[in-house]
Amino acid sequence: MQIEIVEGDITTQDVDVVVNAANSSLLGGGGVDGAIHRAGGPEILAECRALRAGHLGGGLPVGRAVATTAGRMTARWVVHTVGPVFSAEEDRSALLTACHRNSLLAAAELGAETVAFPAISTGVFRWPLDSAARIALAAVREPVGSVRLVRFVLSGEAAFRAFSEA
Ligand code: AR6
Repeated sequence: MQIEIVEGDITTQDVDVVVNAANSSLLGGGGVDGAIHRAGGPEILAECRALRAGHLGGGLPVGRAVATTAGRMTARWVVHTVGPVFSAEEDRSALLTACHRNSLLAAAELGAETVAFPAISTGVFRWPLDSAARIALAAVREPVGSVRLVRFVLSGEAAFRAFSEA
């Protein structure tokens, strides 16, 4: 697996799949989720609503991943995943690993070769950057199907530094 670390906006990446740090409702939110829906347009929300009306009636569980169109973005698909909320009392790192692995599996099912990830759970869900970076990088090291490139697209210098050091 080729792994790249860049600082920038994930919504403008020229990749097959953009991974979204969503919530279980799949109906949008703030942070990178809001940015992806704004950039991709209403087609993404329409597909998310259809998923909720179908087999994801109870929402997308933490750690799982599901694909939709990327709408107007350059990418072909968005893979939505739900990161765990950070807890100081409980070790939820297996769920953060699962987000990354299941996102890669969903991308491989589509035949994707290039996948961009944000720093899942490090915003609203408060996961410390250094820890999240180590978990994310370990999770994507093994090849998965057609995927040959993973690019972490980080917002801000602190996130870029944490991933670079990890
Ligand atoms: N490109 C790349 N990274 C970004 C962008 C962008 N355009 N915008 C924000 N980030 P967050 P979470 C970074 O809060 O912690 C939402 O409301 C941001 O700086 O988006 O997994 C969802 O609906 C941070 O480093 O996701 C959920 O309810 C990282 O993306 C909840 O937030 C993740 O921050 C998910 O929380």
